[in-house]
Amino acid sequence: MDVVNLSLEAVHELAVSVLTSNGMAHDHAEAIATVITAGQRDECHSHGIYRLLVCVNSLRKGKLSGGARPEISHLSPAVVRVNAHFAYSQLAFAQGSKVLVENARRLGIAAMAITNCFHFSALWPEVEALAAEGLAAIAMTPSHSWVAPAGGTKPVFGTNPIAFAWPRPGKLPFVFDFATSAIARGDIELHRRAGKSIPLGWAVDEAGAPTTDPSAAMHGAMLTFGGHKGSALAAMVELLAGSLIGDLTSIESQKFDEGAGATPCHGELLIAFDPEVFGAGRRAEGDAYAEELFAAIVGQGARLPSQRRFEARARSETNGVFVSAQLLADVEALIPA
Ligand code: NDP
Ligand code: PYC
Repeated sequence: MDVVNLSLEAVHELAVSVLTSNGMAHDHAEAIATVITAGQRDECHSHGIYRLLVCVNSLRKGKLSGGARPEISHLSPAVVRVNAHFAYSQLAFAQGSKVLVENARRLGIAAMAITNCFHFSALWPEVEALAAEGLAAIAMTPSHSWVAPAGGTKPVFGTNPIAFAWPRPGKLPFVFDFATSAIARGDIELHRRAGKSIPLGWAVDEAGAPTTDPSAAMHGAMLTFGGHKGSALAAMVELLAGSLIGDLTSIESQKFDEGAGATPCHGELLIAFDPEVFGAGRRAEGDAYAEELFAAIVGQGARLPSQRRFEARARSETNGVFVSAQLLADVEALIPA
C-alpha cells in the first residue's frame, strides 16, 4: 500500500481546512482537528484522518450543526450538563471540562453530561486531559445500534466505548479506552477499504452466521467483546450515557439518523475523581500501591494499555505520521474546488 508522510502540523491544517471549507465554524474545526491529529499521531487509525470522511458526509447530509454554541448548565453542585445543540462533541468537552475539573477538585467527585452531540472521537484524549489535571476519570458514550447482545444476532447496542485514566505523578497516566464491541466499527470499515477480511468473532452476517467479510459484517451485526460481560457493559453504557442523562440510546440514535449514514447523535457521560480528596492524607500510600500494581504487570512482561499509543506518539512527534495515499486523496477531495 502506498503511504504518504505528513507532519502533525500538516494533519491539523488539513483537518481544519476540510472542515471549514465544508461549512464548520473555526472553533469547532480546531477542536475536532486536535483530536483527529492526536488519533493519527498515536496510530489509532480508526479515529484519525479517516474520520474526516464521516464528518464531511454528516455535514453535507444537513443533520448536524457546524456552529452551535455549547450551553453549560449546573444541574447540581457535582453535575454539569453541556448541551452541544446538535454540533460535534469536542468543543462542548473543551468548554465543559473546565467546570468538571473545578467541581471535582471542590467536591472530590463530579460528573459531566454532554447532550445532543454528534460523537465520533476516541475517548482517551478526554480522560487523558483530565488525568493531566491530576484527576482519575471515566468516560463512556453510546453510538448507533450495530452490535448484537450476547446470545442474539440482531443489532441493539452501539460500539459503546469506555475509557479510564489514572494520573501518575511524574509519569504518563494509566489509560485504557476500548469499545465494548469486539472492535471499533471504524476498524471494520478500514478493513473494507483495504479489501481485507476480518477475524471470526467480530461480527455475524444478516442471516446471523459468523463472517469474515467486512461488508457482510456492516450489514449484519457486530459482536460484543467477552460475550455476556461485554454485552452487560454495553447495556450499562446505554443506560448511564443515554437514559440517565435523558439522551438517546444507540437504537434511538440509529432512528434519528434516518439512513443518512451520519455520525451517531446522542450524549456522553464523564466522571472525575480527585485523589487528593479521596486520599485524605493517604495520597502518598495510594500512589505507591498503584505503582506497585503497575510494576507487577510490566514486571512479568505484560504491557500497560496505552503503552503502544505512547510509543507511537513519541515516533510521530519525531517522524510525523504515515497515511495511506488513497485515504489522503479521498480526504483532500473533500475540499471544494
Ligand atoms: P482495541 O481493541 O484496540 O483496545 C484498545 C485498548 O486496549 C487501548 O487502551 C489499548 O492500548 C489496549 N490494549 C490493546 N492491546 C493490549 C495489550 N496487549 N495489553 C494491554 N492493553 C492493550 O480498541 P477498540 O477497537 O475497542 O477501540 C478503539 C477506539 O475506538 C477507542 O479509542 C474508542 O474510544 C474508539 N471508539 C469510539 C466510539 C465512539 O462512539 N466515539 C465508538 C467505538 C470506539 P494501546 O492503545 O496502547 O494499544
Ligand atoms: O468506530 O465504532 C466506532 C465508532 C462509532 C462512532 C465513532 N466511532
